[in-house]
Amino acid sequence: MTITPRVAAIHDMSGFGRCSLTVAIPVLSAMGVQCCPLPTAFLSTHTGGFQGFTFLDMTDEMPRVASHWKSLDLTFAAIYSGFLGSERQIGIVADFIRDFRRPDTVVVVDPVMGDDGQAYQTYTPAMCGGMARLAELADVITPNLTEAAFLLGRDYRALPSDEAGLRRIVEELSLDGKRSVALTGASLAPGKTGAMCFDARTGRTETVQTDFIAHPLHGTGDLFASVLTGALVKGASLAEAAGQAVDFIHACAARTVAQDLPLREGVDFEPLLGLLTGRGGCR
Ligand code: PXL
Repeated sequence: MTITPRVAAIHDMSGFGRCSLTVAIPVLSAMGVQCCPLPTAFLSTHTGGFQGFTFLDMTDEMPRVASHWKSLDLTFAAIYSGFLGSERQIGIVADFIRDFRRPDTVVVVDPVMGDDGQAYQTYTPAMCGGMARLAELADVITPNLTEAAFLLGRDYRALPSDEAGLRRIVEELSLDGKRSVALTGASLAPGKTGAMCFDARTGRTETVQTDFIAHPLHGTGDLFASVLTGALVKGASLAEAAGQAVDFIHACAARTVAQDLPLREGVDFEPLLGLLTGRGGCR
């Protein structure tokens, strides 16, 4: 019997705009990983670049789903959380992690809060503070530079951008080496971008880089954390998983930009999902 690894994915479902669950489900499926969605909210679109989006808060439903899953004795190779819909969800997700974590479970918290130095529209300062507490339960966190600044209580504009400075940020984010960190948007040279990874299992910091595509693309953080989670549950090291994620995003982003597609509709990744199935192989 070959057991397909199973991931509990705690994110919003945005009907249009390619982010969160509409990224995590296809990506994990393509990687041969079963995705079990625990939606935090249902939105008509994501909150960046669209006006008048609807927002259905799923907070009350989440503990009900968790208790039903518990009654079924479901187990997960990974618990992967992202965009949350309310401050109360911080405690609900923390309880979920405590209830479902087993010795071999990977807990990935993507501390989704903002980008370009700004919090997303629906995120309050209290939610950002709560996200930092939630992230303390993670084995791996995947912040972008904005989220790193929020987690560390620093001014985004004053963050260092040189390699030594980024290493210090990643080390600080690791909470004295207790959790792994994949910091996205880390650039070690002009025209390059990628992720700087501190692996708590080895104590090593490694950086993966690709060519920078100078367009504001939506959902790249969700693509990154989804590919990373899929690769981790399939046994990749943190740096290997980050490399696969960075390469996949680069391929998809290049395609999106080359085709002149509307950027707020997210990264046009569906035609390239074959790269993740193991047949195409990204890296
Ligand atoms: O990609 C992060 C994200 C997730 N979910 C929703 C968002 C965003 C970013 O804008 O609006 C609803």
